[in-house]
Amino acid sequence: MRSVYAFLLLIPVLVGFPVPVLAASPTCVAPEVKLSWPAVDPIWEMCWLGPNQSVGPRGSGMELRNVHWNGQLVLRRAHAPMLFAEYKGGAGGDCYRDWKDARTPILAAAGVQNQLGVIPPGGEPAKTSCDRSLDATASYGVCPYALPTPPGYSCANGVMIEDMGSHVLLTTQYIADWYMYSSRIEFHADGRIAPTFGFGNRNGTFNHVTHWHHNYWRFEFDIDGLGDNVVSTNGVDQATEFSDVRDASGGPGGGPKTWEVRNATSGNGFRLIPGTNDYLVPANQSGRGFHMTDFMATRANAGEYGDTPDYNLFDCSMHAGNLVNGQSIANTNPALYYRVAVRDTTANDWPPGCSGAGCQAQDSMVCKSAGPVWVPFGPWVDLIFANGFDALVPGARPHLFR
Ligand SMILES: [Cu+2]
Repeated sequence: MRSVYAFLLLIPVLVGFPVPVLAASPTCVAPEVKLSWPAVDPIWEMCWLGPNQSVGPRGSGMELRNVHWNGQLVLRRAHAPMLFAEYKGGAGGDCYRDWKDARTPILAAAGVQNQLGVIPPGGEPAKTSCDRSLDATASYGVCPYALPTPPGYSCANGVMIEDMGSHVLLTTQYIADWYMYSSRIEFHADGRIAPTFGFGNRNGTFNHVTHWHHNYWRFEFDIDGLGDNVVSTNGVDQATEFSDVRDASGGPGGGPKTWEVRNATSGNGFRLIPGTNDYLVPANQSGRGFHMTDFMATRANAGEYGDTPDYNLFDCSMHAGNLVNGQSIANTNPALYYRVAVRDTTANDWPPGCSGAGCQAQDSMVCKSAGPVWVPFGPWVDLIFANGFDALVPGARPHLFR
């Protein structure tokens, strides 16, 4: 952190307002594992845990704690504690709450398995079931998904950590019976955080019924580590817990609706911008009333990692009212939930009432993924660009924002 640290000491002189910053680094306690990227003069640091060691009822997938950007706390925790599958067929249709604590292997280079590494020359990033599943009806089982295993690669459990040059990529995969879910997250040198969730499969069970999958991330922010964060919608501060839905043209100037979280004192923040695929499946597309929201801003109550402390496979609805129930979120550290969903469509079944060529082609086994981008804003970004990105980025890294 040397270059960053020296830099931050200059802030009051350069821009004339107090930014109470000393470069900090997380302390990780086993089984947490510390990641510093790059290994020398790190930009991003955090503690990570695999799905089998994540918190919450039946886990929360890949779990990251005490995430720091350039020596400043961003997130106390990021994970995915709620996961669902529901099937077309009305009130009598099947539906499930899936578990998130059972790892399943990923095809990856030995050097990136549960440690920071680089992909061998000519090699590929870690491959999940979702990366493999591009056929409408075929399925490929567990790793290596009916593929040959390249030299230096193997099927491994845990978190694959790949230095991609401009960003570090973390990949994990977990299994809930016939589904195999992949959770990825990119941490970019310029501060962007890009999570992606892939809804893959192990076999063709329920291939013949149109169905939906829903993943809810939970991002527990504490920007600058002072418990003094504020949440806003399209720039309007919100005092109380709330839920919301995406709107591609509902933001300022006709752009997408976005949600922000920032430190009330420093002005350092992150803005959630939905990804293109996030819009494909709106809230409650099934009409079953199980998943009515895309975004929830909640107070981060101790030990509250989702809508219910009890795991029940047949508890098919996300109970937003248990999380959004009138608590103040002003000047605290909030937990922000964000939902993405996909629809796996069988033959001659969608849209409802369709026939023949009017129906969407079957795509039930084609793996679909979705996810937003968190984009930093405020003085910590202005500082970097005012003084030159190169000062914070060792080596030749892309200048993504200029
Ligand atoms: Cu599916």
